[in-house]
Amino acid sequence: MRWAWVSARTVGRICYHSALDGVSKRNEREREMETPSRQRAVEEPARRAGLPYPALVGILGGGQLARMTAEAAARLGIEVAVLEREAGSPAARMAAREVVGAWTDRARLAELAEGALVVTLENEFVEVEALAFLAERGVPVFPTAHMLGLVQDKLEQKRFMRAAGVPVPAFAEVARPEDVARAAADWGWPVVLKARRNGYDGYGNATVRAPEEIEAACARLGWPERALLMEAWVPFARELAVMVARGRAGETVVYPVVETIQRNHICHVVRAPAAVAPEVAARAAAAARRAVEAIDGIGVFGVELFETANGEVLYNEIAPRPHNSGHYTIEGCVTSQFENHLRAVLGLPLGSAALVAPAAVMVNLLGTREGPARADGLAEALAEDGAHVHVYGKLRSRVGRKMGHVTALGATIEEAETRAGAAAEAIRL
Ligand code: AIR
Repeated sequence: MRWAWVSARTVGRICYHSALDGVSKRNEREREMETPSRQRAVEEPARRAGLPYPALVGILGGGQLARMTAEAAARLGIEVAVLEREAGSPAARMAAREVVGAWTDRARLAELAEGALVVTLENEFVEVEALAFLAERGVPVFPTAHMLGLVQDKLEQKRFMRAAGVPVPAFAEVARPEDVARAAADWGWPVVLKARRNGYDGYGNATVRAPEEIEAACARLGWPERALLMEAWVPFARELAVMVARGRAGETVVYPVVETIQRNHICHVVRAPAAVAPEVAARAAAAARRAVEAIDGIGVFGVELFETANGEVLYNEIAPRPHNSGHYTIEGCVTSQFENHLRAVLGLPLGSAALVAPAAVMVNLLGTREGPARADGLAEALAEDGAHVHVYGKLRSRVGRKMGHVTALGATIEEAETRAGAAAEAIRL
């Protein structure tokens, strides 16, 4: 009965036409039900007091994020089933059940969900229809199909956030290349072009600095087959990120605001906490929480933000899953992002997001070569006092591929960064 209701809602929700539509529907609902959390108490199963064992969680995707979720699950005696397109993915090699197939394959999806208490995902490129299919079969799925649909399209996502009162930089649709020059006349150069869908780690972004670069940038991003949006360039002082965990009753836990240092559009270093003024941290935390509440997210979310020179905070984007900027939480916080993700989607109480040391720094280990993976210099890295080395177990290395990371804690950011940096320098993957 309960799930029949959820199923009807899911189907209704994925039929939305625009984010603004979503906002008005949501407001209507909120007026009716007072608060979203009050409403969810009716929709969702009550918070769990215990777990039946063997407890199983299904994960769509088998990369490092699923692998670290599986590690957190193992500590609670929870097993995972993983659906990935190729055999031997990092998470599948630690999973109780490996399912190999497309995320659109209904038989494989059903196999993944068989006996699972809940199904979740670890990358947002999963088709909305896959989540809807599972929900229709009565499997609790978080994030929901509706929410995923909302964030998969970066243009819809930004419209939705702006309507929800989250501060966003100027942005607009690119219907044709001429739109870019027109926007630049208002905003100034450069303008950032982005694919509306399926862009990550800089794939799907282009910075356009002058009118003569527009055509080439549009073509490189795949226009006109691929729809684009554009954003005003934000002359940021820092890039910030905040992890937010939100439970099934709408309760939230906000992690410390961190600074992320990107290299070639890939997260390179994360410093926790960010060395920002307390009011900037408060603004960032509030914007991140508002973003997650606005989309009615359940699970853990990575919210990326810009800090401008005058201390303003602007929303960049949201990831509906554990996030690279939250890897430091494994050793750096009382409860890791991965454990809180599991707790949230399972309906268990959320754990504290407080730092356990004054500072934590994470350095990514990116692939340095093409071919079979091997960890050269691992011994030297492990000899670095206080460096927590993570190798994701990817079988093949590619230049720039995320192969692992190192986290170190310290009395100061400098101390933690020196430790983590030294260990990261020693490893070649
Ligand atoms: N991921 C997903 N979105 C962003 C990131 N970083 C993680 C997920 C996914 C993995 O990266 O865990 O499965 C894919 O990594 P790769 O190296 O195979 O592209």
